Amino acid sequence: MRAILLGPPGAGKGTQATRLAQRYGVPAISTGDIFRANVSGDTELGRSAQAYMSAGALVPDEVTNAMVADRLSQDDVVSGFLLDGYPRNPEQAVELDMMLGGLGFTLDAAIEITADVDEVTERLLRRAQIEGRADDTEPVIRTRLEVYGVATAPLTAFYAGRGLLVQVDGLGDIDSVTERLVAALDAR
Ligand code: B4P
Repeated sequence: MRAILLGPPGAGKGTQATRLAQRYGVPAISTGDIFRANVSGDTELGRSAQAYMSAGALVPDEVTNAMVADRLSQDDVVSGFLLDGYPRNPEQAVELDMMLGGLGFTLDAAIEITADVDEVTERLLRRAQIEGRADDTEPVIRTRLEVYGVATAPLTAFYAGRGLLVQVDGLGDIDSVTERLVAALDAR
C-alpha cells in the first residue's frame, strides 16, 4: 500500500496511521511526529520548525519537502508507506508527485478522515490535558483549523479528480473508525 492520510487536526490521522501501518505492514510516516522528535532533540530542523508549529502554521514547504524526500529515500518504503500529514497544501502535493515519479512509485489511495469542528476541537483540548502539546491550546487549534480549510482541504478535490479519494467518517470510537478504514481500503 502507498497511501496518504488527509483530514483536519484531531480527526484521528496519527491514531489511525499507526493501526493501519501495522495491519498493512508498511511504515507510517508522520511529518508532525518527525518535526516533534526534532524539536525534542533540539536539532537544526527542530529549531527551524518549532515557531511555526507552536503558532499552528505550516512549516515552510522547502523544509518539509526536503525532510519527506529524505524519508522516502530510505529502504523500508520500498514495499509501501502511509504518509500521515503530508501533503498539506497543493504545492506539497505536486512535490510529492515528483518525488514518487523519481522513485518509480504511484499512489494507491488518498484517505480522508472526516470530522466536524466541534468534535476535533474537543478531542484536541482533551489531549492538551493529557499531553500538554504546545499547539493544542484553543487559539492555536482555531488557527490550525483555518490553515486546514485554506491550504489542505482543496486536496480532497485534487485527489478525487484522480480517482484516489477514499473518505471515511472519523466520528465514533477509535476501533469503529479503524474498522471503517480497513473495510474501505480492502474494498478498493
Ligand atoms: P500533526 O502532528 O500532523 O497534527 P494534527 O493534524 O493535529 O493531527 P494529529 O495526528 O496529531 O492528531 P489526531 O488527529 O491523530 O501536525 C502538527 C504540526 O506539524 C502542524 O500544525 C504543522 O505545524 C506541522 N506539520 C506537520 N505536517 C506538515 C506538513 N506536511 N507541512 C507543513 N507543516 C507540517 O488525534 C488527535 C486526538 O484525538 C488524539 O488525542 C487522539 O487520541 C484523539 N482521537 C483520535 N481518534 C479519536 C476518536 N475516534 N474518538 C475520540 N478521540 C480520538
